[in-house]
Amino acid sequence: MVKRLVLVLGDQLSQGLSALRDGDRTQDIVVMAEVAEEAGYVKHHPKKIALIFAAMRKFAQALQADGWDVQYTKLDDEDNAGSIVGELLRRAQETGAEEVICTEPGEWRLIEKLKYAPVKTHLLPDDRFIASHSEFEAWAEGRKALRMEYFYREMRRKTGLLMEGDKPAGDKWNFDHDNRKPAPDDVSVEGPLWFEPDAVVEEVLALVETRFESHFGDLRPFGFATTRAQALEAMEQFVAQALPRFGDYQDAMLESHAFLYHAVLSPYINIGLLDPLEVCQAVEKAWKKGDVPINAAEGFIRQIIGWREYVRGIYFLEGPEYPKRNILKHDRDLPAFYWGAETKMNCVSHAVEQTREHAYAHHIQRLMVTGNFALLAGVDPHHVHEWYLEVYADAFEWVESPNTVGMSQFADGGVIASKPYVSSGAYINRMSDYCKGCAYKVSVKTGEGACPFNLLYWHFLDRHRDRFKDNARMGNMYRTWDRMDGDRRETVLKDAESWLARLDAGEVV
Ligand code: FAD
Ligand code: DLZ
Ligand code: SF4
Repeated sequence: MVKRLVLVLGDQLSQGLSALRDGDRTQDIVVMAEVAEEAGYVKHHPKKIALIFAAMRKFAQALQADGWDVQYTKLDDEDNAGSIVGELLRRAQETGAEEVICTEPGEWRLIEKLKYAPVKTHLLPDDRFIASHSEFEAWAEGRKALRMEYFYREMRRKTGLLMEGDKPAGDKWNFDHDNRKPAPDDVSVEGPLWFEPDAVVEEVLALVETRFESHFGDLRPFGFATTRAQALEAMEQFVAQALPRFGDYQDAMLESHAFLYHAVLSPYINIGLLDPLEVCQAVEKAWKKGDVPINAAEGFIRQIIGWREYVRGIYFLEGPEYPKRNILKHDRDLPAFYWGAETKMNCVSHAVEQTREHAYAHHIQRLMVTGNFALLAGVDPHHVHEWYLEVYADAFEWVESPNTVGMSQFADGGVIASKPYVSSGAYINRMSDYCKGCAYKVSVKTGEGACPFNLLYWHFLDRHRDRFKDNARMGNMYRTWDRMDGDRRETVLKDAESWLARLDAGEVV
């Protein structure tokens, strides 16, 4: 039999990975490599690099204990070839292996590199996802609009999660109506479970500290889970403590609570330490036991078997050029305050600060604060995409780009979102406590102290009128704008223009 290399990438740390199932531990060799090319295609947050390297090192140890021959390359190894393909070639030469097997990477860039690698490489389906490419394609075929909600129902039927026969539990597919409560006065959870760095993690932290010091973000304190056992503990803590109120406060934002009732499990699910289905099953079990209300269980399961699967389907359906789309032709540079420069907007400043600290912000912070601002201000969506890919520990292109380019920036022209996610300051004020501590006044619509979200919201609608005026979901917005007195409309647009001019001039705004 031909001797083969089994390539395991940094986000493929799952014992049941298709490439490991296909490999033969009596003769094949597992290749894992920390390489400059993967660590550098964007300037990832140091916590993200540390999470991946530490989890890779421990996964390699677990495979060795399981009887695999693992050839592991550390970033600072002298003969590190610097890229995944380079490492494969080196290992093939060293071992005499003639072929490579690998589970399909989650990014077109790497898929292309492996397809054209000078060593014969077989890509296997990544069946850690619930829907295969062909299932998603079959669902999408012939549909005018690819709405997540209908796809999600298929996934409920396929997995049987929250199903009573062929009916959805509680007689409704979606309990989102109950999930929009504003921020609570007090939060009764401890937050996610963090882990003290052990020797392996400390060694990685020291490496990341010296090699990636110019990257945005705090490396320490570092508390992410780096093994499957730890990730399972984090999952159990979430289910027991935060899940019961996850639904109620899913959209809320509080200055003093970065995590509220969110899971903070996406980094672990995305690198393979947790299986998406097992997380959903744990949630369903808690609901069945009566520990968790249906709006929480359904809301959570929808995020995973609905949104997560759906955005992956869109990424692969739309092809490698998807992250470059810019249908609204936005071209403003990403403002310096996305990298921590001063801004008077408390909501933005807080979301960025939290991102720097934790490599984490929850969905509504990403969508309705940093994403909303970039869209309203007309920032080039490719810059926005690169920012999200860099700064979050859970960011991989297959999941990040549809969320950013599609859902958040509407740069795909509505493949994902039926209307742009834009709001004035009123939404942020309703869902958070940010406005209380802000230099701007959320109630002020024009002139001195007016909240920039208020000004830019109308500016956005006005400048994209031709595209959105006939969108049924935006009729109310345009009717409100049109009912405004002409002088007032002019003042709003003039104030928005002058605010944007001050932003472009580098003033602290
Ligand atoms: P919870 O709120 O507790 O949700 C539970 C789980 O559902 C998450 O762990 C995640 O696995 C899944 N999930 C929830 N929403 C989504 C979604 N829209 N798409 C895919 N999965 C979802 N998620 C990523 O995993 N990686 C990204 O790079 C990423 N980039 C984003 C960029 C933008 C602009 C936006 C608006 C959203 C992005 N998301 C991304 C989706 C979502 O914000 C994160 O999954 C979520 O914040 C992760 O935190 P959590 O585990 O506490 O999630
Ligand atoms: C994100 C990442 C980083 C930072 N470093 C590595 C690495 O050194 N070696 C590796 O195998 N994978 C790494 N990854 C994950 C890959 O970039 C990821 O597999 C692709 O982006 C596809 O999702
Ligand atoms: Fe953000 Fe406006 Fe509220 Fe300030 S007033 S926190 S800028 S929404």
